[in-house]
Amino acid sequence: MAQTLGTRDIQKLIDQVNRDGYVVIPHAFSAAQVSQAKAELARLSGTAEAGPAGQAGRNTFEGLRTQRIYALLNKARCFDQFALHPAVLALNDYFLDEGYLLNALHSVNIGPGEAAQRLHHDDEYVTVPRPHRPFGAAIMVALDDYTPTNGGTNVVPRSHTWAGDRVPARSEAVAVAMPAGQRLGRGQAGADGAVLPAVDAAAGEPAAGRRLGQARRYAAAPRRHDGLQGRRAVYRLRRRPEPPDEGDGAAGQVEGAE
Ligand SMILES: O=C(O)CCC(=O)C(=O)O
Repeated sequence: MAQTLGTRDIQKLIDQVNRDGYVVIPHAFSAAQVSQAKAELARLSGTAEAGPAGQAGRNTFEGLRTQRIYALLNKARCFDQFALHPAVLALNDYFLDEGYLLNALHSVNIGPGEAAQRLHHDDEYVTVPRPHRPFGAAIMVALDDYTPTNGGTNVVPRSHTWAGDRVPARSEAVAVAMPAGQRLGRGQAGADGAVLPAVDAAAGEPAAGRRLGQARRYAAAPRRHDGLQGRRAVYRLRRRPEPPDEGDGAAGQVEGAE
């Protein structure tokens, strides 16, 4: 079973994000959820549904030895559960505006010999001077172990506090170790790295092995002036009412593109 987090645990995650710019949520998904996602990705791989980067990335940012399958919510319902993880939604509720959007959910399957991705922060398209509050959140789910030698995500801790003219050196980046479900004892599984966009991050360089992960990005909600705040052209997350007790277990549901 995936671990359920209470209010105090969520506060710890928030504190870590405020301090470091990112946090790893341990045991976020069960071994069964991880295997189901991997099986679905294996099924999609090699089919037309895998899309334009399903065989190899189209530039060095996507990764020329990396396979990405985009728009997974349009391809199989088993990916909904990854978008709705209660702790991630709780972090989003804290850091992002009400009505935030899910604007990407895809797999990143990094192959041997891939070059390290350039360090970037995922809201770098926003020109508001840094440091600033986050305009989105980027999440990686480890479907394989994430290690320093198989392309595990690199982050530059506390770079969310830096001024915009400070460029991180590669030596300031650390590889985030995240075990995938099957390797953890007690039938527990999966680690989910919530990487806030204001921190610099990148896929690491795999010296050996292959790394399968699932990435998703939530964007802060753009304001609307027509009274339809929350109506979006992309996926909209709707929360069901939270149970009254401390344990969160808050479920939600994904609505298709509007
Ligand atoms: O795959 C990863 O570890 C990170 C990928 C990433 O940062 C991106 O593609 O924007």
